[in-house]
Order: sequence, then structure tokens, then C-alpha cells
Amino acid sequence: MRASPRHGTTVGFMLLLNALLLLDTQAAEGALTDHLLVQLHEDAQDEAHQLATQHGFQSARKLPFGEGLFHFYPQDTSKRRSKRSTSSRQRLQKDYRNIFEQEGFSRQKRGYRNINDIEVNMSDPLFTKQWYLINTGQADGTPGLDLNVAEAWQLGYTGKGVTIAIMDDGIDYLHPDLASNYNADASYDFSSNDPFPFPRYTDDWFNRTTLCSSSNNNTINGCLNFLCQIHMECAGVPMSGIRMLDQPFMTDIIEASSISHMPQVIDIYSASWGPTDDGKTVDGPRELTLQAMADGVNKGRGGKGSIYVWASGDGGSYDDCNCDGYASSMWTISINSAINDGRTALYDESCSSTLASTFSNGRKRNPEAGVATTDLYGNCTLRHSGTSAAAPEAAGVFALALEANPDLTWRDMQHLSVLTSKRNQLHDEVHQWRRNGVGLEFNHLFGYGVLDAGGMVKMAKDWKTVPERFHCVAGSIQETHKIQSGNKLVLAITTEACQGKDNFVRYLEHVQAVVTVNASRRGDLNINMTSPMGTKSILLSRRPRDDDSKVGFDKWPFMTTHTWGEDPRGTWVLEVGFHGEEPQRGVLKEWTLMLHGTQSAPYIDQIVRDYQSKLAMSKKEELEEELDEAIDRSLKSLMSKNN
Ligand SMILES: *[C@@H]1O[C@H](CO)[C@@H](O)[C@H](O)[C@H]1NC(C)=O
Ligand SMILES: *[C@@H]1O[C@H](CO)[C@@H](O)[C@H](O)[C@H]1NC(C)=O
Ligand SMILES: *[C@@H]1O[C@H](CO)[C@@H](O)[C@H](O)[C@H]1NC(C)=O
Ligand SMILES: *[C@@H]1O[C@H](CO)[C@@H](O)[C@H](O)[C@H]1NC(C)=O
Ligand SMILES: *[C@@H]1O[C@H](CO)[C@@H](O)[C@H](O)[C@H]1NC(C)=O
Ligand SMILES: *[C@@H]1O[C@H](CO)[C@@H](O)[C@H](O)[C@H]1NC(C)=O
Ligand SMILES: [Ca+2]
Ligand SMILES: [Ca+2]
Repeated sequence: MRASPRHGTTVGFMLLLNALLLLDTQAAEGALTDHLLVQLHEDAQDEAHQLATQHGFQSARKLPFGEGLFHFYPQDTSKRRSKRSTSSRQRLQKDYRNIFEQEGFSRQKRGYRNINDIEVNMSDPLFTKQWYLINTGQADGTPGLDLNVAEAWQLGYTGKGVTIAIMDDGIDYLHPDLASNYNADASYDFSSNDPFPFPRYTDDWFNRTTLCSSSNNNTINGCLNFLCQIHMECAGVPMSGIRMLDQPFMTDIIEASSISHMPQVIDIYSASWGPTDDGKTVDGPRELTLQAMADGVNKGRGGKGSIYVWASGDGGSYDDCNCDGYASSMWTISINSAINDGRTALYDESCSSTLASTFSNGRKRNPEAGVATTDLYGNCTLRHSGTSAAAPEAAGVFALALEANPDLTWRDMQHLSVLTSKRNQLHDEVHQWRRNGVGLEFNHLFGYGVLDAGGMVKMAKDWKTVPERFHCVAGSIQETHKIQSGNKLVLAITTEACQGKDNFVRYLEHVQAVVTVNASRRGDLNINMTSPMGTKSILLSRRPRDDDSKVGFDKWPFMTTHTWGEDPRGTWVLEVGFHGEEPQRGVLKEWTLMLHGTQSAPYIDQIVRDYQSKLAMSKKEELEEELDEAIDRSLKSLMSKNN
């Protein structure tokens, strides 16, 4: 893996992270599959195919990541391990040493059912019903609570030239509204190893995927074809389909292949799936997928980084998206959803790694409060919901921003989301909206608020790429500490944030607390962390269904975005306690604090520009001397999100 100097992501750091996360993935299933990862040499495509067929596999596919790695897949990809393949694998293993079996595990599509099982006859020209694009109060919604897409359109942005890939269980590219925007070359079916990611037609709505559409004609067969949100937000966006969810099990190879599919063509990957949202799973990406994500952000898009958009989860208040290693990854932009009156949908998960929100339905019986999308056979559905709908909406907004400025890096996109997302009229009945140490307003459920397409393209247009990123291990406590109900554990790490060293982090982006802890009931654990500037992040909330008493968390990287922009120097406090009916006990064995961010002020160029025009100051050096004050003042005024 080569580190891109543009982002300053160091190889050693990535490896450390990989190692950390690797130790963590707690395989619940562990069934082996008929898929093999085989290491040969770089140009071994023919040899690989030959070997594969000789040993009873259908074929071998060269993986786009790693060196000389091949995926040997069986004739029938739908089965778990068969006897025949066991013997062929054993023969293969005798001749070649670098063969890795692929374990099958469970990944679930996000999307809520059973809300209102109503077929709606959408015969109107339904533009007025796209409340999440322009909310005028339709369907009992709150006027003005929308993605502010109209402003981006007025400025002339349609997402032209940006390619979005939907990683799901298929894409109906024959749908009349999709056909013209479908990018067949950038599409693939990893569920059945062919170039046609067409969904399987079943009677089960759930198996009909996130069908996305992107023509600029709103109506089809007289019904509105909104969506996959993207299509209305970005008429110009070519869509690629990556089918990868529709097999009885998931493997690391399938995930990694999907995430690293054509990273020089695809700009934005949208994922609405993850570990089971049952409120008791703790799981995340495995070795190859982590590697693929790291490669994506470092090398994708010519080194500017692939943009990974992730649905934060559908587990509701029983789950915590920080227990989902995909959503809580620094490399993904995790998106939650709000309904059309600003409340949270009932299935929404909260956690400190969520960056921003879009819209979905999930509470109201008014069918028009849903998010519509094209359905199979050219039909429409209004039943699309869950954070499943929220991620593609965000992908659409990011496409508009990328059209406004194709030079944006994966980190620029996160900075822009933080700075331009709005509290708007979102309300969280449980967690207050708070301001962090540099004045940025955030919420535990909605992150930095609702994405604002207009605000984003305007800021994106003249955006200067943020400075190099550094990583600092701020401190680590590795003694064992007991935790008991009614007697919470409080630990502190005082840090200089690597000041005086090359990797000094002065302005935070992501912060990770790598924690090893066990408990007589894992679900009753809760963990908070407070930054030196006084911002408290809830790293883990109670999960009443999680009754694990063995595994706990093993070097699990809890992530927070809430201290964005802050100065990390000073004392960080970790509080670990139990909430629940029964008394519990546990042992914390490690807390390692990892800081990620920049040495120089991230918005200095923006701020200089601001001052140049306003105060006619011409010398950047002069400004840099009073950097800290300038940043604090300007952040508060320039980026103030008081609506
Ligand atoms: C659906 O709307 C169309 C157009 O208005 C109408 O002709 C048709 O009868 C409606 N179908 C149902 C089932 O309501
Ligand atoms: C989707 O289809 C598969 C295969 O037919 C089936 O096993 C699965 O239960 C379906 N998914 C849901 C959520 O019903
Ligand atoms: C949309 O489709 C309708 C019906 O097929 C057609 O009359 C109209 O011209 C189309 N509009 C655009 C902008 O393509
Ligand atoms: C599509 O809609 C038509 C008209 O309502 C209906 O007859 C048909 O069964 C629908 N097809 C599917 C696959 O839902
Ligand atoms: C937690 O770990 C400690 C020390 O390794 C061990 O003594 C204890 O039994 C464990 N507790 C649980 C609930 O697993
Ligand atoms: C963490 O913060 C939440 C919300 O303020 C609070 O309810 C909880 O008691 C705190 N837990 C600990 C261990 O401090
Ligand atoms: Ca196929
Ligand atoms: Ca979850």
C-alpha cells in the first residue's frame, strides 16, 4: 500500500488500524464457503483460470487490490461449502501455500418494512411530493425542512460527470428511466460473478433493491419516478450498479471487490447495508475490505479518494451505530435520516460517528411522507424507507458538490458536510443540540444536521483542499480497571497531541477511542468521552438486547466526529458505567486515544480569502501570526450554523 502524500496517510498507521480492526471482528457465523482467496503472481490471470477450472471452480477473477490475489469462485455461488469442493480445495492446498478460505458471514440490507403496506396510485405529476427536495409543507411536513437542492439546481448543477455506484442487491438497468444513465462498464455482479447486476425478481418487496434512477423526466407511466433520490437531485449522474448482497452469505472478498470496483471511474459508492441491526451485534469490515477502503481513500479518483456513503443503521434506539464498523469508519460518511417534520424515524440509530442526515419516512401513516423510487417492471413505489433511502440522497448531494469542484478530496467532502449541514428544524427528543469547542453545532442522532446542497456547492466551488492529515496516538491506558453498577470508572489522558513531533495534530478531524472492555452484560455498558474543550461524545449507549457476557469489546475503535476542528491538547476524560435493571460488573483493559487531523488550520485559505475581500489584507503571513484567534473568530462567524 502506498501512502498518498496528498492526504499524508501513513502506511504504518493504516497497518496499525487494520491490525486493530482485524482483532476485533467478532465472527458470529464462521461457516466456510466455497470461495477461495489464492495468491499467485501479478500476471497469473491465465494460470489462475486454468487452476480454478482444474480444481472444480468455475473460474478465477483477479482482485483489484493486493498483489497477485485471485478470487476462485464455484460453479454455483449460492451454496455453502460442498463436499466436492472440500476435496478440490485440499488438492489445491497441497500444491499452493497461499490459499485463504473465505468465511461466510451475514450482512443485511437496510430498509424498513411493514410501515404502511399500501400501494399508492401515483398518477399526479408528483414533483410537489418530493418533500425532501423542496419542502413546502406537503404531506403534513415542516416547510423548509429539505436538502435545499433547488438552490444547487439554480446554480446550474445537476451532477454532470460524476459517477455514483449503488452497492446493493441489484439495479434494474432496463427500467426506462435508468437505461439512459446506466454505466454498464462500471457495473458488476459480485453475487453471481457476471457483468449484469440485474436484481432477482421475487414477490418479496424486500428483495427488490434500491432501484435508482437518474433521468430528468419525472414521470413514467404517469407515475413519478423519483428516486433513488439521486435521479431527481442529479439528472446528469451516470449510475453504476454493484450487485453484492444477494447470496446466502457475505464474504470478505465480495465486500472488498465491491468497494474497490473501478475506483478511477466511480466517484461515490453508496451502501445501505451492514452488520445485522439486531442491537446485539458488534462487527465491522475484515482484512481485505479494510485494505480496499484504505486503498479507496488513498488512491481512488486519482488520489483524491473514493467517497463512501453509508446508511448509519436501522436498529432504532436498541442499537448503537458505533458498534457497526462500517458506519463508524473514518473512511465512510455515515448518514442518518429524519422524517418530514424533523423528528427521527423510529428505526434510526444514534452514535457519535454519524456525520450528517438526510430524509426518510418511518413514522407517519401518510403514504406521501415516504420516499418514492422506481420499482420493478417500470412501476413506482412509495414504500421506500429506512436509512436505506437516506444514503443515496446523500450520494446525490455529494455528486452536486463534486460537479462544483471535482478536486474535492474524501476529507474535503467531510469538512464541507460538517460546515454546511444545518440543524434546520430537526428535533431530537432525547439528546440536545450542542456546540463543540469551535462553535460547530451537532447532535448525537443527526450529526451536524441536514445536508444542504445549495450551501455545499457554493462553498465547494472555491474550496481549497484541506491541509495534510496527521495521526497521533495521544495516550494509552493499559492497566485493568474494574467497573461496577453504581460506581462508574473515570479515566483521564492528558496529551500534548504529539506537539513538537512531525505528527502533531492541532485541528481535529476524527477521534478514536480504542477500547478493550468486558462485562457481565455488554449491552448495559455505556461509555462517554469528554474532550479538553469540554465536548462530551457518547461513544456507546445502552443496548438492551445485547446480553453478551464473554466477548465484550476487543480493541474496538469507537469514533466521534463531534470534536471536529477542536484543539486536542489537554485532558481527555473517559467515563464507563452501567445502565440497566440488574447490577453488572466488568473490566476495562485498554483505552488508547487516537487523534486525526491537521497541523495547520484547515480553513486558512477560505478565511484568508474572506479577509482579503473584506479587510483588503493581502499578506497571508500576517494572518498566520494571529492564526488561532482568526480561526476561532472566523469559524464562529463564517461557519455559524444558526440558520
Ligand atoms: C390510477 O390513476 C389513473 C390516472 O388518474 C386512473 O386512470 C386509474 O384508475 C387509477 N387507478 C387506481 C387503482 O386508482
Ligand atoms: C430474499 O430472497 C432470499 C432468497 O429467495 C430469501 O432467502 C430471503 O429471505 C429474502 N429476503 C427477505 C428479507 O425476505
Ligand atoms: C418526459 O416524458 C414525457 C412522456 O413520455 C414526454 O412527453 C416528455 O417530453 C418528457 N420530458 C422530458 C424532459 O424528457
Ligand atoms: C405494476 O403495476 C401494474 C399496474 O398497477 C400491476 O398490474 C403489476 O402487477 C405491477 N407489477 C409489479 C411487478 O408489481
Ligand atoms: C473480564 O476479564 C477479566 C480479566 O481478564 C476476567 O477475570 C473476568 O472474568 C472477565 N469478565 C467477564 C464478564 O468476562
Ligand atoms: C453518558 O452520558 C449520558 C448522556 O449525558 C448519561 O446519561 C450517562 O449517564 C453517561 N454515562 C456515563 C458512564 O457517564
Ligand atoms: Ca447477474
Ligand atoms: Ca446497527
